[in-house]
Amino acid sequence: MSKIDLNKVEFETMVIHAGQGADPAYGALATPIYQTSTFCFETVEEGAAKFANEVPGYHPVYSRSGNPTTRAFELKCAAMEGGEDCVATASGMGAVGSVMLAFLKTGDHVIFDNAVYGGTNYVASTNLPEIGIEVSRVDTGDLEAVKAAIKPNTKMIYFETPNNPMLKVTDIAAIKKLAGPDIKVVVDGTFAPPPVQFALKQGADIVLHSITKYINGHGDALGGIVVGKADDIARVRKNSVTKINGCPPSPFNSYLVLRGMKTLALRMRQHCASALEVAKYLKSNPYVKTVYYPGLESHPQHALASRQMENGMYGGMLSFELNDNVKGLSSFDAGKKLLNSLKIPAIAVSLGDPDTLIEHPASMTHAGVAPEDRLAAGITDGLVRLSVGLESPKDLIADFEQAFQAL
Ligand code: LCS
Repeated sequence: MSKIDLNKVEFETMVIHAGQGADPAYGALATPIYQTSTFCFETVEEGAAKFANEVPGYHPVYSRSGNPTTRAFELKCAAMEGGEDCVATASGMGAVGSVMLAFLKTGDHVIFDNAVYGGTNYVASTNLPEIGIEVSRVDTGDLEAVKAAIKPNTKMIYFETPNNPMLKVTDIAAIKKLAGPDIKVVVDGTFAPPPVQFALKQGADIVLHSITKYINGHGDALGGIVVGKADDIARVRKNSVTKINGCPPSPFNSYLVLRGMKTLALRMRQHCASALEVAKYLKSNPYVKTVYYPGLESHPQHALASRQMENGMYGGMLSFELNDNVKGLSSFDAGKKLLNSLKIPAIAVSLGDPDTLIEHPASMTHAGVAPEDRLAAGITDGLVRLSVGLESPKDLIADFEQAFQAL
């Protein structure tokens, strides 16, 4: 482990060193990929002692329940979020499902924000009701609505902040106040990882991420993490990640994320600065009706975002809608033409990559959400979502200019 007192250094230093130290076998500085399914014991007695947890230190026995490369990744993520522990999963959905199965049972009630990622929406609208878990959908930005939805059997309040794809900001501290000690507040922080937002510090009980996005940051691995208090994380690991879901990440993917996280602070700073620049440009564009970006003063929760998100950063994601009747086109048709004319952004789902990605939520990430639910959440057919990458913002703006001219 690192010799540095990680509590006394800045985030940039901490996130490079946390969880990682010279490898005990040969002193390798980069954490080796322990690409193994199982671990050998010298004797039956040693195996029994390791299974019974009677051996000090980290002693993996089988890679579904623990792997040294994945453990280094988990420890780095726990430090990143300021949580007691972390469990890693094979995808962000693995993290979402594992949290649900760890804390909810038939007869319980859970409150979900009315706009979440399409996969999570399916969990709320279909998977949980199928196993007898009651779900209420409310706008978690409306604290009165959340308060009114709480019932005696409510066990969890779940939301993304900012949310996918509307960039709505939910007040984590205020929701925890309403929830009290017995209802778990679970925040999906995928759109704004540290050092942009520290959900546990704001009062969340659990923060989860799709690390497929900014945390790995290179668009080459799927993964998820769940971070929180040690006993909660032990429950998620034992009840669901290593059992019913059986969804740990591969050691290779854990290695990729460890590598990607070394530049997390640097990357987030640039994603946020470029997104603000592109958001301002789009806002000033006569073809654009609305831009959803928490860093713009016109965003309805800009003041809350400025309190809850840190270091003057508001994330690298934005959405926008074109005007109707742009050269006779509907907002939807103009949006399609714009996407097809852009040269730098790839038309692709996912987000948080070095490459700028652009997509159409109504037909892609949120196609599985019922049309009336999409509209209630503000996801119109004309909405376009942009993940601002690490290319020069000057080049991105010039590309938008030529694409608008092609309309
Ligand atoms: N949470 C959020 C907020 C997400 O945006 C996603 C995926 C997930 C959880 C699930 O993570 P995964 O299993 O994909 O690692 N969001 C995607 C998106 O907006 N486009 O493609 C995937």
